[in-house]
Amino acid sequence: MRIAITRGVSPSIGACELTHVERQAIDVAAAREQHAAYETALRALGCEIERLPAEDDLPDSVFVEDIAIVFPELAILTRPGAETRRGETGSIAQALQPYRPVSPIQPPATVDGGDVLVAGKTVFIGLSQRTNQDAAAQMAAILKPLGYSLQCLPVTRCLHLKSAVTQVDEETLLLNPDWVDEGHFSGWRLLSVHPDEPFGANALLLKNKIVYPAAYVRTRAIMEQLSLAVMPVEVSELAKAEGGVTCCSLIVDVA
Ligand code: CIR
Repeated sequence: MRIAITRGVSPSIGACELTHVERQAIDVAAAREQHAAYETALRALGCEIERLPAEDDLPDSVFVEDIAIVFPELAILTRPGAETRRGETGSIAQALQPYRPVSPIQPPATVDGGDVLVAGKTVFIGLSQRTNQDAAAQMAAILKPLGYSLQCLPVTRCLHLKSAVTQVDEETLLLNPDWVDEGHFSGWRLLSVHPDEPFGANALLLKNKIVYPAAYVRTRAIMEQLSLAVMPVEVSELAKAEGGVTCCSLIVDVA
């Protein structure tokens, strides 16, 4: 069984953190509709949705990906880089407890799940405004004994590592080469986003299908030419809060 932990859109999402995008008014009702459609897409791909209640005072709390990194063996509970997001961790720890031992990152380390790309036994960690070297060291101490190898890379031109690169099939990474150096990914087939779609590298791979923002039609065409199966979802309202498709769920496989 595969569970997707999500959380309802906060009524205060308009006060979200923003780093690389201009603030625009967010229509909460529209954001909720899009979020529900996203959940429907995940259900269609075999996930059981476990939706936590919306948090009135935590604007960014719909972006649950940033709060934990889930491995088959355990879950790492993050200490988010933005102070305004630290109140999101308690409820996520509770939601994960039935499924995984939970290892919390300790201060002064900070890390957002959006900076952690797990590709098989390789864990890429983006060092960004949100994620520091201390967190990478704590994650190495947890993960190396489990057989994972870690690779750190700088992220300066976008919010998170996974804004710049995600996995779209067993051997392929989709990336924006302006935001992340291709040299870090030797051995992978690399696919670049269409130059008109710099935000198009964030894709969620589930059951050989790629949940992907409907807006990025040119990059979608590039993927489809290679016979990758794309499931478009409308996430324009959530994108105004600098969120993508990976960030709205935590995927937990349960035996
Ligand atoms: C933030 O700045 O933390 C939120 N407004 C957006 C977080 C998006 N998270 C993600 O892509 N993993």
